[in-house]
Amino acid sequence: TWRKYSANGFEDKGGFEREFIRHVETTLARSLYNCDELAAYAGTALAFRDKMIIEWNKTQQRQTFADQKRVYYLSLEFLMGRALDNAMLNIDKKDAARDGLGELGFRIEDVISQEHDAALGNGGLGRLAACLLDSMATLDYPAWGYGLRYRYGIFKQEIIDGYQVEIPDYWLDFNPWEFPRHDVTVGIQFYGHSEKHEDENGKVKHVWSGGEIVQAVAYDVPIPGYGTKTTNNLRLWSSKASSGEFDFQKFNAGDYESAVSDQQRAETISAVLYPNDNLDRGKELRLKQQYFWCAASLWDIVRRFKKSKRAWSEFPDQVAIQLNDTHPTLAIVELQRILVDQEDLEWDEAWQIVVNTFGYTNHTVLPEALEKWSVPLLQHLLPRHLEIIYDINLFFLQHVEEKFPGDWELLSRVSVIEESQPKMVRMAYLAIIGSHKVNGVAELHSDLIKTTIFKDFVKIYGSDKFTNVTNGITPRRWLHQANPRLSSLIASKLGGYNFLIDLTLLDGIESYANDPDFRREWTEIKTANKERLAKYIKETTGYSVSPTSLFDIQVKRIHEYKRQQLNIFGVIHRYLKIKSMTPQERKKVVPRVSIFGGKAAPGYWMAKTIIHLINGVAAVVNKDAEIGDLLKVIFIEDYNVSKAEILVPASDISEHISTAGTEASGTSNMKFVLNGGLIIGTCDGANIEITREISESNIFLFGNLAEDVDSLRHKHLYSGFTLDEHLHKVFEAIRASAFGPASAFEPLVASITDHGDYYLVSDDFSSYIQTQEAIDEEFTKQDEWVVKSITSVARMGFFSTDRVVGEYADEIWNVESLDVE
Ligand code: 26W
Repeated sequence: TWRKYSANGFEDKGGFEREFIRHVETTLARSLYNCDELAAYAGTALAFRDKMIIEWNKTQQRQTFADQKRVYYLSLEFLMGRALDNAMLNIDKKDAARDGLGELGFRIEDVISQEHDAALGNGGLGRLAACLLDSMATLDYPAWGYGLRYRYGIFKQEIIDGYQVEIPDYWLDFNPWEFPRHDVTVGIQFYGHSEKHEDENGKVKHVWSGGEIVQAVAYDVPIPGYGTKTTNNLRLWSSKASSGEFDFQKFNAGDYESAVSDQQRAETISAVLYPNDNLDRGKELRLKQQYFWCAASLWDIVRRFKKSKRAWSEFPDQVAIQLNDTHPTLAIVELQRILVDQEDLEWDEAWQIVVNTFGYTNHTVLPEALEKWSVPLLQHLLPRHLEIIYDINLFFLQHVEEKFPGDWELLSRVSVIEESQPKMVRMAYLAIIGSHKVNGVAELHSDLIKTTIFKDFVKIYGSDKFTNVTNGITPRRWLHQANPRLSSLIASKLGGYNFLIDLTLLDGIESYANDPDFRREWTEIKTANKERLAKYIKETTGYSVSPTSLFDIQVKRIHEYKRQQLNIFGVIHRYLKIKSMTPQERKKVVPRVSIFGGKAAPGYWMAKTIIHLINGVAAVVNKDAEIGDLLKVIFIEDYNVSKAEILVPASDISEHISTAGTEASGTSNMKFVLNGGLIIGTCDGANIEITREISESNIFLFGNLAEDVDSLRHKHLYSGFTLDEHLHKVFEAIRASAFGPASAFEPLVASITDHGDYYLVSDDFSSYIQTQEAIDEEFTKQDEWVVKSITSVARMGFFSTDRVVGEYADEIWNVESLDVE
C-alpha cells in the first residue's frame, strides 16, 4: 500500500521498546519503574525523533545536491498541533509503538495525549500553513517553512462564570521536536538612520547605520512526509540580545540592571503570538516581529543562494517565496534593499528579480483586517525601508500614469501611501506590486478580490496576475489520524491506503452507499466517535449528552462575521418552541446537542459577549428537567487542533454560516465533510465548491447571496427593517433575562435591532431555522442520511492540500518535486 520507500522505522515492537527504554533510562535519567505517562511520552517522542532525524539530514543533503528550485513559505503562523501521532503514522510505525507501549503497561492514546499542542497560530491561516507543509513533504517538494518561535502560543481559554478568561500558553517546557541551531544566528538591525554616500565613481550608495541589533537564532523542526523519506524543515526564529561590547561595558560600569533589561527587550520580539484574527491593530512590536522574521529568513535564503555562485538574475530560478497574507510583505522590501544597497544591483534589475520571486496569498476581504503601517512608525523603525517603499510606489505610479494618463483619482486610489493623518502604507498594495502572482483561497473569494478590493490592480496589470487556488486540508491528519476506523474501513474497500496520497481515489467508495453492511459499519464508526466526544464532554463539563442525539457542531474563532450569534439565537428559538409544546408534540422532537467552541480575541468585546450568551443559554437549558435530552448546549473550552481531532469525526451536522462574501474559504467545512458529517452553510467561501463537488442534495444551504449583501445593508440603514417574528421572540426572552442579566447581552441584540445588522442575522434567520427543521426531518430517515454521508465523502477528493500544493507548484512557484530513490 506504500507508494514508495517509507522512512526507516523500527523493525518491530521489540526494536521500539529497546529505543524507548534507552531514552527513558539515559536521556531522561529515569527508571522504568518510575515512568509515568509524561515520561512515556518523552521516551516515545525521543525514539521516533531519532528515526526522523536521519531522514531529515539525508533530505537536506539530497536537496542541496540536487540544486534545484526551492520553495520558501513565509508565515507568521503555523498551527501544528501535536507531532508524535503524525510522526508515528508518517513513518508507518504506530503499530510497533502501540504494541511496545502496551507491553510496558501504557495505552498509546494516553501517551499521545500528554503532548502539548504547538499552537503558533490563530485559526484558518495558521492551520492551512501546517497542512501545506505536510503536503509539500509528502509530495517530495524541496520546501522550507519560515516562521517565529513564539515563547507563548495562542492563549489558553478558560470559561469562568460564562466569561472567557485568557491564560498564557507557555509551551516550551519540554519540546523534543525542535533543534536549536546556535550556529545559525544573524543580527537584525532596527532604528538608526539612512544616509547617502557617493563613491569614487559618483554613484550614490545608501547606508543604514546606527540603531540597535537583535540576534535571530534558528530553531529547526522536522516535517516528515507521509509514506516517503522526505523530511523537510520548518525554521523558526527566536530573538535574543546581542552579547556585544555594549552589554559588556554596561556590566563593567556596574549597570547590571540595564544590561538585563536590554536582554529582556530583545527577547520580547519573539515572546508572544498576537491573538487577533482578522483585525489589524498596528502595534509597534508586531511590526518588529514582522521585520525580524522577514530579515532573518531572507538573510538565510540569500546566503544559501550565494553558495551556488550563480548570477543574481538566476535567483528566481532557484527561489520561490510565498507570502502567507500580507504579514511578511516587508520581505519584498528587504530583498530589494539587499540587492540594491548591499549587492550593488541596479534598481530595475533588482526589482525584476524581486517580483519574479514572490507570490502573495490573500486570505480575507474584511476591511478591518487589511494591514496598514503608519509612515512615522516605519520611518522610526526602518528608515531605509521606508525610502525604498516610497521609490517602489513612485515607479509604480509612473507606470500607472503612463498607462492611464491624467487619471488622478486612479493614482490616489492605488498609491501604496494612503494620504491620511498620519500617512499609512497599505501592505496589500505593496504585496501585489512586489509579486508576480496574487491568489485568493476559494473561487468566490478570488472573484471578489478582483472585483472589489483589488479591482484597480486588475485594470492596471490585467487579470492574469490574479488567480485562484482553492484551499484544502491534509487527509493524513484530518482523516487517517483523527478517524482511524473510518480510514481503515475505506482502505478495506479500496484495497489499501493509497487514497491518503491520492484523495480522488475516494470516489471508489461511492458505490458502497448501496451496501447495507457498509452503511452499518459506517454508522457504527460515527456512533463510536460520538460516544468518545460524549465521554469527553462529560469529563470536562459534567454534562451528559446522548450519542443518539443529533450532534450539531460549530467550532472556529468567534467572530461576528462567522455568526455564532445566528446559531445561538436559533438554539434559543428551538428551546422556546419545545417549551411551548404539549408532551405529545415533544415526542416528535429530534433530540439535539448544540456544540460550540472557539476563542475570541482578548480585546474583541462583542465576540466575548457571544461566548457569554452561549454559556448563559447552556446553563439554563441543560438543567431544565422538562427539556432533558431534547436539547443540550455545550461550550467546549479552549478549542484547538487536538480538540478538533476529537470533534470533527463526531458531527452529524456542522455549521459554516458566515454572512455571504465574508469567509474567504473556510477549511473546517472540508474536515467535517471528509469525516462523514453533513453541513449547514451559506453560499460562501469553499462551501460553494463543496456543493459543486458533492451535489446540492447533500448539503443544507440557506441565506442571502453575496451579490445581495450591499443592498441589504443599505436597506437596513436607510429604510429600516421589520424583525422576523421568531427572532423577535428570541430577543424578548433575552431581554427578559431568561439566560442571565439582560444588560449583559443588550449590546449584541442592539447590534441587530438598532445598529444596522451589518452581518444580516435578521435577513437570514427565517431561512436558517427552516433549514434546521429540514435537517431534523432528514435525520429521522437514517438510511438516506447515511447515503448522503458516504456519497459526500466519496466526492471530497478535490479538497486535499496535495492538490493545492500541485497548483501552487505549477502555476505560481514553477518548482518540481525531487525524486527519492
Ligand atoms: C493583521 C491581523 C490579521 C490576522 C490574521 C489579519 C488577518 C488574519 C488572517 C488572514 C485570518 C485568517 O485566518 N483567515 C482565514 O484564512 C483561512 C485560510 O485561507 C480561510 O480558510 C478563512 O476563510 C480565513 O478567514
